[in-house]
Amino acid sequence: MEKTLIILKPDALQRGLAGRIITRFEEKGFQVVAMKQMLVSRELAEKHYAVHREKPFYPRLVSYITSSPVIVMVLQAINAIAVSRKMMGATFGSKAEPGTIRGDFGLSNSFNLIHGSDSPEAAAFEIGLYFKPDELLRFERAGERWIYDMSGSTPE
Ligand code: D4T
Repeated sequence: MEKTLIILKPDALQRGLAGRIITRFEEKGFQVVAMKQMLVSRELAEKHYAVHREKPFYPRLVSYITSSPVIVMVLQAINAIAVSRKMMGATFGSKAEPGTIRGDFGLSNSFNLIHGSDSPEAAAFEIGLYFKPDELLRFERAGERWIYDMSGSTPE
């Protein structure tokens, strides 16, 4: 099982889309192991987006993510990172395929509704930025055995 950090960005909350986006992940079978609403501080945004510090869009990216509350979540699934990024679609709504989150809900080439970790290393770093270890709650779900084939030694 893999974990990923997902952020529902300010435009997702301001546009009342958070519930619908969370529902997509729930319906797919992801387990939500942590979730909270928060205002991202400039200091936290600068840590998160340090890899983009030299990019021309960096100042706008930091002011966007700090502009209004976000919902941060840790989602768990087999191949959580690749599957969630496929569900999110291309970086901006104007290019993202219909059927993806960004493709269905957005048009902007700056506001893009959602962030998802893009590698296991990024996921570990980002989860550590937003959550303390004891905020991650992995619990047994009643329907788990109908999401994964549990007949072998590992879920398939
Ligand atoms: P994230 O990382 O938020 O899941 O988005 P992507 O993986 O799809 O996009 P990215 O890393 O290339 O960019 C990170 C972040 O920067 C914003 N951005 C990006 C922007 O505002 N203008 C730009 O031209 C680019 C390339 C959007 C996502």
